[in-house]
Amino acid sequence: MKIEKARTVLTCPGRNFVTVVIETEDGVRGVGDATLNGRELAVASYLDDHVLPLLIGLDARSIEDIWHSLYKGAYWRRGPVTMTAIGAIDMALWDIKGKSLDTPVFNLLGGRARDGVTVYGHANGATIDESVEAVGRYVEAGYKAVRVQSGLPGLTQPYGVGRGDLCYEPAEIDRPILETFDSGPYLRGVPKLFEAVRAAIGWDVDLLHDAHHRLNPREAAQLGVALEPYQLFWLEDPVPAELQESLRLIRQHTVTPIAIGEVFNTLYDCQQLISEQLIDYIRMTVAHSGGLTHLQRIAHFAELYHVRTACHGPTDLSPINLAACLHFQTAIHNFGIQEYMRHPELATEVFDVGYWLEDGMLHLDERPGLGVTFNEERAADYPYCRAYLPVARRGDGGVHSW
Ligand code: KDG
Ligand code: MG
Repeated sequence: MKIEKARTVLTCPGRNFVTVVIETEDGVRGVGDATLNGRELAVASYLDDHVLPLLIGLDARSIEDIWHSLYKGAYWRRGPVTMTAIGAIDMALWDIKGKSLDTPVFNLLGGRARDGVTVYGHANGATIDESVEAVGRYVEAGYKAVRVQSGLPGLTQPYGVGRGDLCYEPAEIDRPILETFDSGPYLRGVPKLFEAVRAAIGWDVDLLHDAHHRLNPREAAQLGVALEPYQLFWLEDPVPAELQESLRLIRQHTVTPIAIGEVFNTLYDCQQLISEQLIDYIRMTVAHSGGLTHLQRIAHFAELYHVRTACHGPTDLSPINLAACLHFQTAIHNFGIQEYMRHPELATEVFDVGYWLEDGMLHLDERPGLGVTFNEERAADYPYCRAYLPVARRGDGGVHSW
């Protein structure tokens, strides 16, 4: 089953996506998501100029061998560009394997371990009142878990507050926008937000919050303690996690569950966090973590330490990545939750997906492979546009983590 063709396709149906398409000599086509928000062309070049030519003539069935040849064969290891490129190829090869065996990918990863994949939706608003109303709409729509972000008194540009109703999309065409952040109003406001949400919706729905890498360990511990009365499902990315031992300080002070990992790429980025049980959920996603082959390894390692999976699933990853996450999280034993944001309408013209939302869960049918049909002709109607994530500064003008 030799690989005959491999290419990347860039498209912008509402936002940018990079897709890898691999075809075998017997006509099986697999697709993988290679989107790295704001740095899309770097991954496309890594693939087109350096990696895809190496695939031609290889046996598409040898996924494990191809993975190691790409990871070890480059000499330069790890990092978001490398691991996203490997992730997309790996995804496409699992898609091919499923299609050639006429079975969904989850059957190749161990088979169904649950009926559906519980997701959390994104509620947000410019004020606490608006955010409480937004949570109510998700609850009415049947969601069992909701992430809540909000504008707060004294915090004019909060992270995670959308311009539309249900969508949040931070990337801006042309130039990065500037946001400001100061921890004082944030730390005072977030507990008030969750007090108001619990008062309005009660205790039957799981609530989540993303601090988006903005606090220092002491501030994060303070927030974790202040949120304990509202029993969050998790507090996400309380600190930038390059310094993994800083999580010890947070853990010593609070029992609010912690989720980290959306910017990680390999097992080595989270080994200490997991083995010291400094987190409860690992947020790594298929596309950015070397694909299903490597993420399975991370999940099995995490299972030993009571850490659960919770794949990053924003709209800046394509529906192919979400499908891959669903296959993975349908099959993995230590599943936690899946992030779900609706993709822009236009994206569904380009990516025809086989998953659907029902009772707060995403479900997969028995379509072979990943179950996504990629329409390359429609993709060509929406050319790539350069876009950037925002940059954050403090009130005094100094750069802060966005
Ligand atoms: O591209 C950056 C986004 O994916 C990120 O800001 C979203 O933090 C995020 C989340 O939890 O979805
Ligand atoms: Mg996040």
